[in-house]
Amino acid sequence: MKEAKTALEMYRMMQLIRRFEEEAARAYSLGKIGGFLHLYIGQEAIAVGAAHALEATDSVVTTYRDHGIALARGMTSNAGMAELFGKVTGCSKGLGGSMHFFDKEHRMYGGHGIIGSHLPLAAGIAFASKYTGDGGVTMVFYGDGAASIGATHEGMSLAALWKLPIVFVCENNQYSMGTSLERSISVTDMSTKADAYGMAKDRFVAEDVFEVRDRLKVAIERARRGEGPTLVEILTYRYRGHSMSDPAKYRTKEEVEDHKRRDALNRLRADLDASTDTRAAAEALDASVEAEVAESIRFADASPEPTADLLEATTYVGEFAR
Ligand SMILES: Cc1ncc(C[n+]2csc(CCOP(=O)(O)OP(=O)(O)O)c2C)c(N)n1
Ligand SMILES: [Mg+2]
Repeated sequence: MKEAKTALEMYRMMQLIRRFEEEAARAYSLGKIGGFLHLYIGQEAIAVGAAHALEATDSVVTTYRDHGIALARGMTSNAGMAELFGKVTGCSKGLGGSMHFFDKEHRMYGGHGIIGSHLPLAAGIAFASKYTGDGGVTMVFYGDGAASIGATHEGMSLAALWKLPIVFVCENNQYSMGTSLERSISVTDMSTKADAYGMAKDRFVAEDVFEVRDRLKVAIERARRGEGPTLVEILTYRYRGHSMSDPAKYRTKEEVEDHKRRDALNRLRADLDASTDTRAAAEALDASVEAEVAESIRFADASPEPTADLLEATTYVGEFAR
């Protein structure tokens, strides 16, 4: 198959994200994880395709559905799982939880719970790159539900005006909580929002992780050349409810099954299974993913909780800091 080494790397990461989240869901039901838990299962091809299109010196910002992009950027499963468990060894020292993954080392700047709020923030990071000339590109992910909110447009407006090195990726999974696209927006082609700002645009379905990578690369390189932002709408689907507390009664079983039949992870695995070499390699990767996820659960369980000192130290600065 084409690019067999990359295909295996992508497969491992997509499988890791899925298995990490399946085990997180199990831990949640056992009461080991509190607060919210929004799963990315079904959307993995976007995070992994994006991570393979970006350079290590580029930045990403995303929503509360953030585990996939964090892992794809290089966060360890241990740091991710410990954060979900609210432990001090987590990526945000156990103070952020599922919605607030943050990893400065891998330039993953959150994890944001307020819809649309992070687009102006991402524009600010892109502005810094342009101002300092560091050559970095920022990629910001947002949901279809964020497409109509004010902050989204404030971020896009300035990014387009100043030709900032940024790529806006709308992960259109066709639902905002329990509300379908058709019930929430008059124009369901989200990419047309780019026209209002004179931005380049693209739109496709996330069924092939290589296509995700290659089409995002076009937008990234456009941004890097100083030709301004692109809005890329990627059609996808989440197999689970909006969060763990959502029984997802607003859609039919048939609809979910139909999307699962076109699952990008299964498609990649089928391609790998077509030759005996890559099939054996994929099976070995499955085993290594199982071991990694099991270790992350063990690590998170064994890690200590943050202490009150940490809460104070991360809340107050200057004269209030001890
Ligand atoms: C400003 C604001 N309004 C409402 C909410 C409550 N809320 C949380 S998630 C969500 C739906 C967002 O859907 P979408 O942007 O499509 O992302 P998805 O969950 O599908 O990934 C809403 C309305 C919020 N977090 N912030
Ligand atoms: Mg959505």
